[in-house]
Amino acid sequence: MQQRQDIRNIAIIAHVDHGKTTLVDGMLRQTNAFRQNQSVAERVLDSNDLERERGITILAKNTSIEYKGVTINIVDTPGHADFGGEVERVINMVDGVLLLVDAVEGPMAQTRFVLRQALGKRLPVVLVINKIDRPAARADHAVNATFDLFIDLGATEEQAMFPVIYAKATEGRAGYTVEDLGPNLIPLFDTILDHIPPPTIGDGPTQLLVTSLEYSNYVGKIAVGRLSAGKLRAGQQVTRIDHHGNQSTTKITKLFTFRDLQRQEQTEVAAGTIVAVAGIPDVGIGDTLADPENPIAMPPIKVEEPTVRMVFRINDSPFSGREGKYVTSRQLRDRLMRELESNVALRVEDLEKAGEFLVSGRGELHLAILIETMRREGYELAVGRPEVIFREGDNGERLEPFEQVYVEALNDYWGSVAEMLGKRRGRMLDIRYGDDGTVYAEYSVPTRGILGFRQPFLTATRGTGVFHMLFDAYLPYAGDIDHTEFGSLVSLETGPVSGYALEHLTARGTFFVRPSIDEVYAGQVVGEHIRDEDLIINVCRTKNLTGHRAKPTAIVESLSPPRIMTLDEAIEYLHEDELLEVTPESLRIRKMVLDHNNRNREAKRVKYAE
Ligand SMILES: Nc1nc2c(ncn2[C@@H]2O[C@H](COP(=O)(O)OP(=O)(O)OP(=O)(O)O)[C@@H](O)[C@H]2O)c(=O)[nH]1
Ligand SMILES: [Mg+2]
Repeated sequence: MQQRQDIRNIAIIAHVDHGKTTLVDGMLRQTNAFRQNQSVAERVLDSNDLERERGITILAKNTSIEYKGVTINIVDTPGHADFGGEVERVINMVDGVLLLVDAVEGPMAQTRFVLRQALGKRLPVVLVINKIDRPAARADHAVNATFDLFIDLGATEEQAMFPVIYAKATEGRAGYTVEDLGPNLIPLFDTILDHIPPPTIGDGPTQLLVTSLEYSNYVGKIAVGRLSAGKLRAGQQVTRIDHHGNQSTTKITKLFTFRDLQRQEQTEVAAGTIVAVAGIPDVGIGDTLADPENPIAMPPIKVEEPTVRMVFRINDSPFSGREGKYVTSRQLRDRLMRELESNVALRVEDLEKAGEFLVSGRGELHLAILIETMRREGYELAVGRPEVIFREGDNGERLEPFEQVYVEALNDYWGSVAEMLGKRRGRMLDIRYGDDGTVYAEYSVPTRGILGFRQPFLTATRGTGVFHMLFDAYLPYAGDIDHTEFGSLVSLETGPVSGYALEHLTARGTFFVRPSIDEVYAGQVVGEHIRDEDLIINVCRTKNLTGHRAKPTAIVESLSPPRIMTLDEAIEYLHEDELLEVTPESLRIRKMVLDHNNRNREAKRVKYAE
């Protein structure tokens, strides 16, 4: 075993929004990663459209900087719980982590998850208390609470002796104490060199565990991972070993390492660093690239199992194919299978009915991001209501996933929040009353109870509440949860929505469709009923043409504005017998069974408007 002093491999991990990507910006900038005068976007690594729009990191990304002659390979990771699979995947590439903690919030739900991953891999930790410029910052408290978390997670004494750096990532400044912040990040860089061990290199034959996949228009699929032993040369043969043990030998066409925001082509790379390899068409995450003379597989990547699933199926609504490029069952299936190559926490099963797939993930957002990505690529599909994945215990008992839920709400709203959680079979674990009238509480809630919780929670707290959840464990079934839901307003006919019709139906509920703009079909959900049953209404009805006709604009103005839902909101809305139709341009909620008579036979609680 040898060490390579010229390299460090680190991952930046934290709860969502604690400033990981912003800190990487500063690290890149201060090591001259950008050309002079090059204008660079904020949070430059959040490079895909959805990441920029939502302001969160979704995919882990590789970059690297040079400091004092040492190459520091950095992996930026997402902090949202639904993308925890990314953290589990990339943590296999590094020798240590920077754990960021917001100086105001302290360690949060996902801090616990990512720290558990790091400690489990016996990785040393540098704690970075970030955002110390925020007015309510309590840096000391954040350090102490993080220390408690280490102990709670069973850290060894050595692991718990972590160095602490204080930072303002937005200003690119760090220091060893809160009072004494340097003008730059040098204290952080020095701490990385001192505390993160250089990579240890095995003496055996060439081995690389594939942890990420990238694509390039020039060279095709690129496998990324840490070269743990041996050397790789461009043009050489390597043996790929998949997780079943199957082997195939191919030639590496190109070899890269990371530098700043680019891949840098290399002719030869020695073990200890993170490399990117092109030329292996079927390569997948978890494969080992090995020496053809002596191919030895590395231990596979383990990620936690999914807890939530949805049915994805072809779009068979009357409007299918109007807006999308890819609409067939075959196209949908191929796309989902392709996703599996890089989305390690996702599972896809074919269902009995052709064109239906069961897609399982780590949460509603995990699945929603996939749906949004697909619609932007030109796919049309329909998805069902998310449901939790049950399991069977050792004695045949029914188990279901539970989440640890962290909520913050003002005292004034606390009563209704506690009542909502109680109804959803939540059990309070801890509660704390802040000086400013905020209540902080921790609950254990069945995942089933927390699906669709965001919207009612925000309504109950007038948009001021905060909640985070973290998968805890599979536990015995908690019992029925009483969902008092409103029914849907269902369109009787196919045709354009008329303002005249909506005006006469306003008392029935809230509409999701716009008069004179939207077209609807029979069986489409056009609004939310004010009662707990469905109601079939005619939203296409126009005034008898022979009568005196009011100006259409006058009617529209008197209507209250329709509720136009985002993808996430529409998914939360779905009832059990409904689907969300997703196309590049539209989101339409519909009844699974569009025909009113057939549907009524199945469900008794449906009425026609008189
Ligand atoms: N006041 C203050 N704000 C900061 C600081 N660092 C980051 N932020 C802000 O915090 C927000 C989140 O920053 P990101 O860098 O996207 O956080 P992240 O940890 O990468 O978030 P995810 O990848 O989605 O988990 C942004 O609005 C930043 O401008 C800081 O030192 N002080
Ligand atoms: Mg980020």
